[in-house]
Amino acid sequence: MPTISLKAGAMSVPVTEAVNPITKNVDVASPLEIVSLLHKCDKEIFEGWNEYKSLYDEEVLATLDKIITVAASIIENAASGLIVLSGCGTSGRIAFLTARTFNAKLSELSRTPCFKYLIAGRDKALFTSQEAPEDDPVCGVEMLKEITDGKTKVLFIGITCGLSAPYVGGQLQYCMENLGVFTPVVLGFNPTHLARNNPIEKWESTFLQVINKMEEMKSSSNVFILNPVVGPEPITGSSRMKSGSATKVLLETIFTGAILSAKSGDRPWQTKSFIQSYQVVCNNLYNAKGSMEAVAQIVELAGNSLKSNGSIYYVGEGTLGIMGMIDASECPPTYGASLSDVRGFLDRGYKSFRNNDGDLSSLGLHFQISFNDMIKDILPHVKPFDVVIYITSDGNVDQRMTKCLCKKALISFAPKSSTVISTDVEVNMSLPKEALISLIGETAFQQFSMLFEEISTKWILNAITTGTHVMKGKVFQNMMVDLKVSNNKLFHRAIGIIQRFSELSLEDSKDCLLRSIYNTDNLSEEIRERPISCHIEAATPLSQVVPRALLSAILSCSVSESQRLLDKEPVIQKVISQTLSGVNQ
Ligand code: F1P
Repeated sequence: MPTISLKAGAMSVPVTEAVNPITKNVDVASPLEIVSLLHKCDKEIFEGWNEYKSLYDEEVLATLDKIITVAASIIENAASGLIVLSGCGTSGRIAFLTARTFNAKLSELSRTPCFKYLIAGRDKALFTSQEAPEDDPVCGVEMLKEITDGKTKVLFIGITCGLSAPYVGGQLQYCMENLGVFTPVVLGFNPTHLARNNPIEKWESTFLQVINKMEEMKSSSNVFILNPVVGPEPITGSSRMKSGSATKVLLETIFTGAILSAKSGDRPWQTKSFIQSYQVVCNNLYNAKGSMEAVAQIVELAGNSLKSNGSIYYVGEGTLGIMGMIDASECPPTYGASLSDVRGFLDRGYKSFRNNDGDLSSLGLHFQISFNDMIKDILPHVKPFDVVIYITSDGNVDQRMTKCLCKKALISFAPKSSTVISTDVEVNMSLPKEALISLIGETAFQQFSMLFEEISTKWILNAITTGTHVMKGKVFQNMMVDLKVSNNKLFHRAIGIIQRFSELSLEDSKDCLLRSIYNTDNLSEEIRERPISCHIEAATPLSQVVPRALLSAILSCSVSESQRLLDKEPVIQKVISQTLSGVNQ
């Protein structure tokens, strides 16, 4: 099979969109190899990448400390202050989770909760991707104004892993225009010069221009850029993975620090030690004998299930259940999966979820998230090859959820002896307690060990859903080719994929994509000149847009001919590798 190397000029590719050499053959790897390769990539989050600044860079640590001070002062004056975490897709979901966690912590400490989250597309986007609002800076600003109304001091953290989302760009710009109230922070994982520089519809600046303005202002005002580089994603551009994990690490480092600073005026650990504790957890993730093999076995069960049109169900309580829901919600936009392929269920549903808009179950089946919903709608109909994955902190599983005749797997943070159900596969995780206590102390370990269970769960679940979709043939080399062209970033990624494999010019690659979107071999000037948002609107409901464009680019054939090839062989990985090896012979 041909491997395509990065072309000259690749360094103008944002790091978050670059190809990771570790996983370049992940599409032909075994489940065990997949899990091991993904683990290697996760370790890079802490090891840094090339000459870029890492999580441990002095500048990053100093910026974190300054943000911690601002956050602590808001926590102390919560009546007039607010901490807003905002993002699109996974970034918005991590914002939600973090706000939920730290509001609960503040309540436990008898302090006023002062965290709010914003997600493009509002709470529906916590479950299903709502990508059009991600490209809308005006909508971002309106939502920010709405929730900060009446507040006099706001710490705003805009999360966009690719330094690219217009929704967040608009909000950052608004904050910079109102520095009397707002302290803006941008959180992302590219060096600033690789921020997106494409024009944004309905707006006068590009994201790069916003970042440049922040660079200018950061020495004289309370404006912060937090952009360590964690290296390319294991599946190219899939920022839910390493970038999503690094987002969680950084936000939690800031707010654990801020809460303790506000509580006692001092923290018993250095910022660096808190980050190191996640690294220790990552390095030890598969230390327990047989645990990587057990996760690989789950990948195999789940992959076989999806290949037979079965489903994967995550079942969990509290934040571990939410980790399952977040992982499930990412499968449709990342892999073109159906909403029923992977679903997450949470004990007590919306009562435990605690989202801004409350109970959304009336929006449809895929917004029904409680154990009761699963008992009523799913369990009576499970197929023998469906897989239910229980995620538990203490080994306990609601017995009502175990009455199903299908494959079962358990991911537990309790010793094997406390497991109450029998399953086909069991993964017993244990945190490296001694090492963590030596880094952050016993009290903080007791208070925050849940955060380490959550990140461990994220790494494992990301490996499961990535592995299953690789097994399903959705990935070519380490690139998800059949992506949904549903926002500006993905439109440009799609053109990049066509260009990379076909070696056509940028213009010709874009034409190929448009021909596939509009199902025509004769592209009119009128179509070419439509704004990108029109192309996205036309492409969003369609399937196989990029594979169709790619095959017609490689083979110089009509759109209908490439669709015919895809109809014959629906496994994208196979059809592309066959086509490329045919062309190369
Ligand atoms: C936001 C995001 C991703 C999602 C997909 C589309 O990206 O919604 O979370 O997986 O790639 O974009 P970003 O603004 O954090 O780069």
